[in-house]
Amino acid sequence: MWLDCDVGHDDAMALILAASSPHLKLLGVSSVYGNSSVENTTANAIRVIQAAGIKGVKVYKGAAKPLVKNRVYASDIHGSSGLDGTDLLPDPDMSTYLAQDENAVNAMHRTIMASPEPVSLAAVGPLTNIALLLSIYPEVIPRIKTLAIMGGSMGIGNTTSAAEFNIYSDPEAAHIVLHSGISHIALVPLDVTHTVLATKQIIKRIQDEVAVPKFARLITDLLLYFGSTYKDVFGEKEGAPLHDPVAVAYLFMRNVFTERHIRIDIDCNEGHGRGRTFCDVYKKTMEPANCWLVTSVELEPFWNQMFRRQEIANSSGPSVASGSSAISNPTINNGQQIDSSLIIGNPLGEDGGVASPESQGGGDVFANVVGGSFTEVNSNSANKDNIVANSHTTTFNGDSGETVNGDLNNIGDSQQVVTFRRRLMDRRDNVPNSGMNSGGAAFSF
Ligand SMILES: [Ca+2]
Repeated sequence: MWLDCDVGHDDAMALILAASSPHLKLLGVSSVYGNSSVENTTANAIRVIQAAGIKGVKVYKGAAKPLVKNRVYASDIHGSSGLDGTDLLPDPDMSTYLAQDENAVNAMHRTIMASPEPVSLAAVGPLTNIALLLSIYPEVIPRIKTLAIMGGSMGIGNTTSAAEFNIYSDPEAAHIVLHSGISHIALVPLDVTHTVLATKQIIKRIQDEVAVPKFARLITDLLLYFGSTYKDVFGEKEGAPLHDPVAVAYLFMRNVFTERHIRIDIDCNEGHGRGRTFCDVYKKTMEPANCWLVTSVELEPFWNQMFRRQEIANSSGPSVASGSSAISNPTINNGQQIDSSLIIGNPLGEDGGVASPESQGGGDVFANVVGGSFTEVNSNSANKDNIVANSHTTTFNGDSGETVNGDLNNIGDSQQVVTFRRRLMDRRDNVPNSGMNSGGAAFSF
């Protein structure tokens, strides 16, 4: 997938979710003006990538202004930088993470056309980059699998009484996108994202469950700042709505969303209605449907995904070493020990790393690892001992149908015991017919 964003507090969470989900492969990130200037949103995307330890992803700078009208920023919500509220974000390393000689539109075109499979996009800022992409390179349209947009509203707006911020920022771009002929466009409107609130209970859960305190503080700093401005501007007391990750989640857990395939048009006129999304739920226009309008999301599965991704993302968080001594995404062989402070990224590969102890000799596969995520653990050999010996702040995320066997007796870090057990137990509890020898996922300790 590709993420087009105007980072942004909620964009930051969307970026972490997109980069960390084992169900998605993040091919690239493009920036667009919106919550702040494109210079700021570009730098913010890079700062989040660094803080979350995301590797192998470049940021491509996109549009600085809308197609037709003047731009608006959301500094009342996101602060003057677009990502105010914490002192834990690193300075942006532009030379490493910013694509120097390719802009957002060209990069999206190149990536989509080069992909052997159709590519999904999540657009969580003004739609200017996407409209330009579809206008300049219409050949990408049949190669886009799903475009999930955070934007619009069935009811009230948050920028004018009628319009939501992303659509209001560039209604003409939104019009181009919605009428482009992409076979699957989904719109996640305010009405839905306003149900996804970062409440005190959610923030407490992050503080309790995210193992690296510094990363937990970074996340909660951002959410608390976002919540305080929402309270000031909108009187929302329960917490800030986490708009953007909901659109990313749609791409890999559509089963927890309800939606309707309907006609949606954009008000591009001057006046009070500019930027409004006309959602023709009752088919009054008789025009063909062009969009899946999301009408609700199940909160518990969504938050569980967010927590898991934050746990994984934190694994090589802000304090991890970088530079020539860092070891990116190593494969750790039997008995091998790597200085944990040097590991960056997923020690078993970025995209669904697989550890097969039987093929590597069995036992002690994860000895002394700190950080990283394992999306699959195969240990079906006779030697199932010591799989996670002395590993800590390492997360194990098994998909359903997988067998995870391990002797936890040799784990040296009590915190990791809790994390490892909880994650597997949680996973087991969420898989129908799970348990040893009963189909689905089987876990043994
Ligand atoms: Ca955004």
